[in-house]
Amino acid sequence: MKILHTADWHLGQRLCDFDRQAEHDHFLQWLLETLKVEKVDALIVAGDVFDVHNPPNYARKQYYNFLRKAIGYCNNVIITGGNHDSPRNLDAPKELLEYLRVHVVGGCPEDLKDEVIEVKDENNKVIGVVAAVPFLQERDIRKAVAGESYEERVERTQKGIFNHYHSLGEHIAAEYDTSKLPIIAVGHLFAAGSITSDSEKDIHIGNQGKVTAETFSEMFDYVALGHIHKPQKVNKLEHIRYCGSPIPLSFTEHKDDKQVLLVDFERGKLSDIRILPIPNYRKLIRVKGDIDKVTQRLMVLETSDDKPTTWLEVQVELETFEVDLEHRVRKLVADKNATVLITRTEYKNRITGLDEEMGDVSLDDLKPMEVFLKRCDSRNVGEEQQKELVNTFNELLEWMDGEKD
Ligand SMILES: [Mn+2]
Repeated sequence: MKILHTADWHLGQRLCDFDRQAEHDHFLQWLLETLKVEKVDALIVAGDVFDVHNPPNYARKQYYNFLRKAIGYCNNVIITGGNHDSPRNLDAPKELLEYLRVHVVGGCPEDLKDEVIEVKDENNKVIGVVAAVPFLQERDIRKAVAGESYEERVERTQKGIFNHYHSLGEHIAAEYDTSKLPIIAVGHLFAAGSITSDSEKDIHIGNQGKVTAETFSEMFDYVALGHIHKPQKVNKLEHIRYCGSPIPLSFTEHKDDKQVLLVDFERGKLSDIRILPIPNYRKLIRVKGDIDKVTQRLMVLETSDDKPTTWLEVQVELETFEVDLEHRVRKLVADKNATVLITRTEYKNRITGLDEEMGDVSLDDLKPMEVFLKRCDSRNVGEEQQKELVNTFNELLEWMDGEKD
């Protein structure tokens, strides 16, 4: 059996108010061709299909058009919800898609068994089993307990995720011949030690509810993870992996090699993992330094009119405030096929107050927690008190996230 593991598409995402439609179209077209050539038995999308709960119409179109074509090349498509997806919206066409062998698990189902999906060949024979676990919300994995301490909450969350995977494992072991069939788990979560970029939101009590390799039952031959946008293994284990996002979702990811994973199984066991690099569509470039260095780099920047417009993030270190900086920077690339999406300034040798520090940074560029920490700093909150406040703020963020759906 052969699967293709991808995740974190974030259809409908905008980077500094620029939409990613062309980049996603390019990726989805490439993915269709890959499915056609590689003849995979199952395509697994491990969460964050969409960027927001209510994605724009073009993003929904991209999703359904892709599914419509993908089922022509691949017998089984498995889609799970991520923390960015609305479980309700993703699950809405579930019954209909089921007929087309597109299995959707948008949110945690009432019955755990509904997360178990059989991978079938063209003769309807079961050739593999997938524990398709979506992003698990707090309410799915633990009941709120009044008066519970922060540490207790973290422990119960970790235990809740562990129990979820182990119960599924037990159920699969009771129903299927696990020595002959490959058993795969899907997850959308934060694993301990993962390297993040700027574009993932914190989950499970501000990433404290992190999981380890032990979270997944040993019976899983492969664990297909989503949520972290940089491809990586968990605990250096070959078989527990994040495939990463197909396009860079923030400028921090501009150097990442984007990829999907082709995973092969023989006689029920993992036999090969192949990394397929995704062809880059648009160049994202970060230019950083003092004004001379930035000017120099932008002047020699090579672009081509036949290629999609290059997007730039420019970070300038300054001695003092420059009135016309943004305009000057934009002028440097005026005759090139490039657009400056963000200009940031940094002042050398200066201790800045909160207002000044915030002055050049748009609130949109900061995560809520970063703003909160700046507030704590400006008010000289003590270390112990800050820890408490951060924990409470994390709970609040998570609660707000849960309320959105
Ligand atoms: Mn994501």
